[in-house]
Amino acid sequence: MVDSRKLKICLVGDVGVGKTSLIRRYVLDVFDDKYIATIGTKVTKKDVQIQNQKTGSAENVTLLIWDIMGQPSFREVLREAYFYGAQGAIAVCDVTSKESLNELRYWIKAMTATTGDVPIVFLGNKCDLKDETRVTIDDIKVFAKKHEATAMYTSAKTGHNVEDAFTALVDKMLAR
Ligand code: G3D
Ligand code: MG
Repeated sequence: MVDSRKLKICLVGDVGVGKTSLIRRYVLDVFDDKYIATIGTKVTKKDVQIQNQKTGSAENVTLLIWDIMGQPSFREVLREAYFYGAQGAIAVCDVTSKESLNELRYWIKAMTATTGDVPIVFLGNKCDLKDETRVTIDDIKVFAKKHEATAMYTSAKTGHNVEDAFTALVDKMLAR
């Protein structure tokens, strides 16, 4: 059997935006209403079959999804190791916090210093918190546009758009 192609994906964004919850929703299809502290970095594997838009055929790929503990100090010390070899990224903000969107600027900068230009999907997570939403989809699109990236609202809690977000990223990565 041929080894399936491996793709490294990093999640970036501030503490509490929902990175770990998004990965758990995507990989395990569960949501915990408690904070699951990420110790350092954690890699989760998921095998997927994706329609390669370029070749038109189905392709088996193994996603290596890297999760981090998003402390500012982390950015200095471990970021090179974390970002090294990443072929795509999911940039996550919390729609109830404008600040978490602005912070993505620094995360992207730190990442691209190591990875160069890679496909990114920008997510406004926690879209289930409708009354507390402070970040519009257009706010996120302004960020996404600079990187020719896609912007989506997601909810790790309800599962809204979570699968689509990962699929959209993998499509872009395979189209390279
Ligand atoms: P992080 O990995 O980016 O640090 P976590 O974030 O995935 O640990 O999530 C931080 C908090 O946000 C957790 O709640 C988690 O349950 C919550 N959360 C994550 N995604 C969503 C979502 O889509 N909707 C809602 N409503 N909450 C979400 P606590 O209360 O433990 O801080
Ligand atoms: Mg986490």
